[in-house]
Amino acid sequence: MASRMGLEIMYEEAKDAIEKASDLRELDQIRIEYLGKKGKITSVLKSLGKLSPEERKEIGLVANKVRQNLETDIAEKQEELSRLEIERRLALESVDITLPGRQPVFGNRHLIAKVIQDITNIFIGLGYKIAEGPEIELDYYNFKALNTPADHPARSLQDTFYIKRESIHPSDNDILLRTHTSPVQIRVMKKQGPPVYIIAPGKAFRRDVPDPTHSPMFHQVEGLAVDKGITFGDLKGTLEEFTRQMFGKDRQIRLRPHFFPFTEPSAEVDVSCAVCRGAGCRICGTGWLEILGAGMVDPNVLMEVGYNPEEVSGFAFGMGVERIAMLMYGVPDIRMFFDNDMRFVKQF
Ligand code: 2NL
Repeated sequence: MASRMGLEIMYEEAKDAIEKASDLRELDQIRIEYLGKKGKITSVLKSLGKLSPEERKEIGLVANKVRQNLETDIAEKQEELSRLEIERRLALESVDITLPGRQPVFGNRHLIAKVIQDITNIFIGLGYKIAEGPEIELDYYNFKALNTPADHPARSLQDTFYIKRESIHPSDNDILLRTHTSPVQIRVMKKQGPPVYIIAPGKAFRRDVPDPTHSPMFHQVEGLAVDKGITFGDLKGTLEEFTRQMFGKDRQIRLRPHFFPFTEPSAEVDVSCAVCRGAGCRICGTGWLEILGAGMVDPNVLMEVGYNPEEVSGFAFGMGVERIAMLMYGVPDIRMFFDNDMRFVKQF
């Protein structure tokens, strides 16, 4: 049985342990050791009944005092340790708000996407709507509806990617990768009557061996206007406005007679060179840079989509996006657009 002396030694031991406790867990272990259900002080208090009334009074008084003191000591130490713990974490987790932020990596659009957007935005401003369609097309929409005869070289296996469908369909040659975005416009005209003012941007495919000016996949923007009384003058005025917004106010255009199966008459369109303004120099050679092909929609095409060429007329044009991007940004080789060399891609 504990004596007053024993309790005092017990208290000194406990006080010492509390003093040395280095964290809250250790402190709690000490609390349990002395004040827990089976703790050293608790046991003394529980066994008081076995003592004589005088002893009970004396030991009870001392044991209760020790319990009270220990509770106070532990509470004080707990507070101290909690404060230290908070200080330790604050030191660890503190943020230096004067440090510069981490620079996020900004991507940029591909130059071809940018040029497509610049071209289409100009025509949006002129009241045109954007039209899209499949890249895998039927021969009908890509060639036949565009007045292109069966023996036209563009329709040969040499020039166009055909998709073979072994014995699924009577003809093996009626599915292909579109060679221009014109079929998009045929689809729109077949779906709705005139007036039509649309722009068709997108990918086109031709069986070319890659070289500085050819790629088997490239991008096109075609435009189409069909309405009552559309004239060649409207075509020329529209292209002039486009050219000046795209290349600059001081640029001129020049139309040279040409042939396309789907337009009559047809023309190739040049823009005056920015350097020599049409005089001829090292950059352009002749003073003029070819930018697109255009013409009045052939009456056969209008009839094919169910329009009456006696009531409406239209003009159409098509431009190669890579060609225009090469002219505007001085890119010497079309293959650079598709090499995915980041040193090139990140420049624009
Ligand atoms: C070029 C020439 C051209 C067209 C495309 C067209 C479309 C329809 C009807 C008539 Cl639906 N024509 N498109 C007309 C003339 C020229 O493109 O050199 N493109 C790169």
